[in-house]
Amino acid sequence: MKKMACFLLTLMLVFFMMDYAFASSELIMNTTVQTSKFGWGILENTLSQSDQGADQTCDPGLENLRTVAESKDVGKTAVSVEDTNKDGQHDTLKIEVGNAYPSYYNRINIGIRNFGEVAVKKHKAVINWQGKTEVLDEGVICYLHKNGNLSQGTSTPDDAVLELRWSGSGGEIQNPGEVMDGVLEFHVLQAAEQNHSYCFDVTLTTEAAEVADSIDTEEEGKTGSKSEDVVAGIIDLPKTGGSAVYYYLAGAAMLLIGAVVTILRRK
Ligand SMILES: [Ca+2]
Ligand SMILES: [Ca+2]
Repeated sequence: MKKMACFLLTLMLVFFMMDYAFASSELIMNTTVQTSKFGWGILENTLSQSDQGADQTCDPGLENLRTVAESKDVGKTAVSVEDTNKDGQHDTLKIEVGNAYPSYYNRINIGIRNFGEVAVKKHKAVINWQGKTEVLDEGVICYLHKNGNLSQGTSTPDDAVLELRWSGSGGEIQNPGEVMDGVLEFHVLQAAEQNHSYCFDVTLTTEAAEVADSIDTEEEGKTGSKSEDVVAGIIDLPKTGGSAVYYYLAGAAMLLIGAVVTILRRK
């Protein structure tokens, strides 16, 4: 009985080692995707704006765009890009509307490139206005209120000083090398002050499509609905997890030693 207990103990240790190998190789796979293959952000030389001197205006709702009468040039927009998450690629538009007055309109155009080796999900644009942030629904107008609040909708709130709209090109996935266009339009509203400066940021974020897929597969695996994907994932693991193979070897060696010890003791 003691020999059998010893063998079972060895078996349990082997399974524990195998289980640890799976867990660690999955961890390595996700970290690799995030660090070495991921690269995405704003292409700096694509940054442009429609205010090239003569001011433009529009009706509420960013409609009926036109040049201001007599081509007056009062308002101006300073726009720059920054790397907010410090990953080496620009991801934030910093905008300062200078000498702003009610009715001033401008439009910022950028190219967003996938510099990395893995596909990424469609980006999200997040506005930062006086310390408050909100994800911008694409194509929907966002109102920047005087008191620092943000709201999205169709009718102009009385205390909104700016309205803006973010739109981007492309589908749900952005493949390596692909460039998508992003457009940010804004319009100074009647509640705004004359000759005032208004500052806000828009930060673009995304994540690797493969990481999201592996999480989906894991969740589907638990419910048993997509077993072939789980099997494919397990077969792939030793290729991505560098140290996983040592745990498999150690597990196999322990199994062999356990078997030999048990046989020798029987003799
Ligand atoms: Ca101007
Ligand atoms: Ca960045």
